Parts: sequence; structure tokens; C-alpha cells
Amino acid sequence: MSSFARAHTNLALVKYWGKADEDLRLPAAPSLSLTLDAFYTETRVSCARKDKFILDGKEAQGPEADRVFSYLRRLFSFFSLPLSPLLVESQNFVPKSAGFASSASAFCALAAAFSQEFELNLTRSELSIASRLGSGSACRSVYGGFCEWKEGGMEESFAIPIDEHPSMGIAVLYLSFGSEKKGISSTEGMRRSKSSPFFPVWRQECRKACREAKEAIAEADFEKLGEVAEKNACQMHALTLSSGFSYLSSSSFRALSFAQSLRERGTACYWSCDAGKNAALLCRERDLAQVKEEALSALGPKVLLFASGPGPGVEAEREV
Ligand code: 2P0
Repeated sequence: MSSFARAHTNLALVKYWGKADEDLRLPAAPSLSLTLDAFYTETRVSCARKDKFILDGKEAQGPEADRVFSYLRRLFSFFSLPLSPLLVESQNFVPKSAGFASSASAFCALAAAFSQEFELNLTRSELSIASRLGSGSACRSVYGGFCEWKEGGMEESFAIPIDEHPSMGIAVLYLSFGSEKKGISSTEGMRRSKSSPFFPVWRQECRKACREAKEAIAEADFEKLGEVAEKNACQMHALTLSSGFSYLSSSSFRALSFAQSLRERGTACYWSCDAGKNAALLCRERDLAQVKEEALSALGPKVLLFASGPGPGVEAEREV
């Protein structure tokens, strides 16, 4: 017997950047994301004689396996289950060689496969909490389309769906400028950012941005949503800079100028960027071909492009 789950990655339009509690992975502010169709993780969990983690066809040891098994031990304890050795087999359909992070889809798929294997019958809120304990952003991959991750305590901080089947025709174009590993992990970057004098303002701005983004989604107003997302991404990077570091490179800034110049020329296109130099552009699905073509000519042939539309929430099943 084994259990299988597939979870998709998500792009935060309002960023999770700062924790209220590191151990419980409670966010200092709410965030809001779009789950993406093109990038996902498939994970199979089965009982075994000893713990083993197979990642993309190869046995993984060291920090990657340690993180998976310490998370699983936490799930056993959280659900008051006796510890048992597990075989975990994961395949990432996320272009890692282009510098993409896969912890959101990875930990959501792992939580879903685990809960299926032990027949926990979790609600989606409970599954979101369990995913959150592996990686904060994973709690948002439970849902398809747009969802919001609420602030709160251990049992209150989970994602809630906003619009699982967006009708505004939104597309995301990732721009990869290279795959070098970032020097400062997200966990460390969030820790440092809390020392910024602007951190209290950042929290307030995220709360406001979530309210505005939800209005834009309800009104199917793509431009309004794009403006909220771009401003929030700029504020996150201003926060890191005000704490003495930055993830952005000259290419990230060129991508920001590119989005702004496209808008001036009449095509709605907005910039976002996570904890790395690679950027993401939001545009309407119908403008995607044009945005791709113009991005290649404006940003040079070395940039790698990966497009996606909205994706589904996590799915899991028990296999016989
Ligand atoms: C996000 N990021 O909202 C933000 C925007 C990066 C920038 O969530 O420490 O790997 O495991 O809870 O989820 C990256 O952080 O962090 C992240 P942990 P995670 O998508």
C-alpha cells in the first residue's frame, strides 16, 4: 500500500516575509497567492523497514533528507501517531536548474500523501496547517487559483480559498537569469528583515494589500491586482535593503523596467520577485505571446522563460 499526492507551486502576489513564530511557522502578516498549473511535485509515501528519501530518482541524503524526516517526525507527533519508518519518493516538475524553489509544492504534497497514508481524513484547513509546518508557503498550495494565508496562532493560521477557478485570464511568466543558489536563505532573510525599522509598516502594508487584492479578484480587475502585487514585491525588496541586504540583481531591475515600459506602451504587465534575482511577470493570458517575445528582445537571449496559468489545489489518493 502507498499514498500518492500532487501539489502545485504558488506565486505570492502579497508576500509572506517575516515570521511571528519561527518554530510554528506563523507569519507576521497575511499573504495571498496564485497556484500555478505548470510546476508541481508528485510524492508517494509508503511504510518501509527504514527511512529512505528518493528525490527525482536518486536516493537523497544529507540536509534534504534530514529536513524531510524531521518534518515527518513532527507530523507523527502532531497527529499523535506512533513513529514508523517511511519510504518517500518525490519527483519535482519544477525547473530547479533555473533556480526555482519547490518547497511549497514539495511540503504540501508530502503532507497530503502522509495524511492519506495514515487515513487522517483532514479538512483542507487542517492539511494547510500540516503543510505550513514544513514550509510556510506550502500551506497555500492546498488550494487552486487564488488563496489567502491568514495570520493567527497555531490552529488559526492556514490558507483559505478566494477564487479557485479565476476567470480574469491571468498568466505568469517566470524569467530566469541563472540558477546560482541564493546566499541568504528565506528563513535567514526573514529573520534579518525583522530588524528593519520599516518592519511594522511592512506588516500593515501586507494587510492592506490583501484587502485590495481580494477586492480586485472579486471585481475580476487584472490591472488593480497587478498594481497591488508589484507594489508589494517592491516593498518586500525595499524591506530587505533596509535590513542591509538584497536578493535583486541588475537583471531583476531590468525586468521591473521592462514591465513598466510595456504598461506605458499599453500592455498590462506587472513585476514580482521572490527571495532571489529571478523575476516573474503577471500579464493577461491573451497577451502572453507578445510579452514573451518582447521580454526576449528586451532582456537578451540568455533569459529563460517559463509560462504558467492558474493551477489546481492538492490532490491525493491511496494506492493498493
Ligand atoms: C512567499 N517566499 O510568500 C515568499 C515570498 C519567498 C518570498 O515563502 O521559512 O520557503 O520554509 O517558512 O515558505 C519562501 O519561504 O519559508 C517564501 P519557510 P518558505 O512565497
